[in-house]
Amino acid sequence: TALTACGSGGGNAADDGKITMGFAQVGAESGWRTANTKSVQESAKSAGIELKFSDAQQKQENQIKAIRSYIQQKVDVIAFSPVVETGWDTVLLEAKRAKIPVILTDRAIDSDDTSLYETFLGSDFIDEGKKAAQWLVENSSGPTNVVELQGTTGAAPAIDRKEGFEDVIRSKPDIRIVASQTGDFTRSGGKQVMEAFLKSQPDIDVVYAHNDDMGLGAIEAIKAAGKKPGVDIKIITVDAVKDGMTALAGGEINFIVECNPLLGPQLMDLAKKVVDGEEVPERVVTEETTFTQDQAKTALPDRKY
Ligand code: GZL
Repeated sequence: TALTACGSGGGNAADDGKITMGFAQVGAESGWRTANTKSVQESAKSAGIELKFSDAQQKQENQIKAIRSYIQQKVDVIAFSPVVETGWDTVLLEAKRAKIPVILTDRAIDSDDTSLYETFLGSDFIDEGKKAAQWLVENSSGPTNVVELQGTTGAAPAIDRKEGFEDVIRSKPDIRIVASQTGDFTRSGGKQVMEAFLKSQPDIDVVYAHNDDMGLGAIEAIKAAGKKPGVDIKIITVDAVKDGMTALAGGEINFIVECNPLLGPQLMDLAKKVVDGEEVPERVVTEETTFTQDQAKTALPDRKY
């Protein structure tokens, strides 16, 4: 076959000259993640990119193992969503030495060495946290006790959604976070933590869940405690996956900040550019919006995930 430009990547393109991408996914912890995986896999197919895919079950050591295996297999480009922000420099240095470009997608890392990856494609999680708090500032009056269901400890979306939310509620001292704990972005985690909050907190007005899945788990706990979710206790979540939007349209959630999982098409475009040695932006932020209960009713029929 004709030699193809391998660009900066030192990898060997697949036999038929196709680009080979190694993708190390976080896991399958939430509806968002499932939609994100589907988008990556379908986009690779339509872009003619050969995809090697791994699911790390939310464990950093599994993602590191997967990246090392992609380096051994001499893929042309590596893409991954770092489950947590720290602990990546060593393995990314190995990829750099192997001349395999790396693209960060969805979650970011906090390394000082920005030469370890070509670009970051994903949402602005601080902005998402601010949008969630802005709705609460506009839709609450008097003392308001908030319990927070945090995402995975150390993960960029968990750190930043907390920071953005706190930045905005600082302007309204009546709104207080009275309890905050990780539910690890899962439905079961959200339910367990909410059960504990319902026992330990005498007066909960609002749940701020860093993703829909933990919010849906909290709904189960609130109902089991004989209270009406969305009415007795208001719920704000992030993601806007179908199950979350259905609960929002049904009045059990009050507001959802969208986090777009459909990163596949942009990821494949970036991968082709990176492998061909073309310049790419340091950061590509995805488009996303917010939904009230009425907006969810209108949007639900057309939601892709
Ligand atoms: C956000 C993504 C988060 C989602 C969760 O971009 O990393 O991880 O908000 C998912 O649903 O588990």
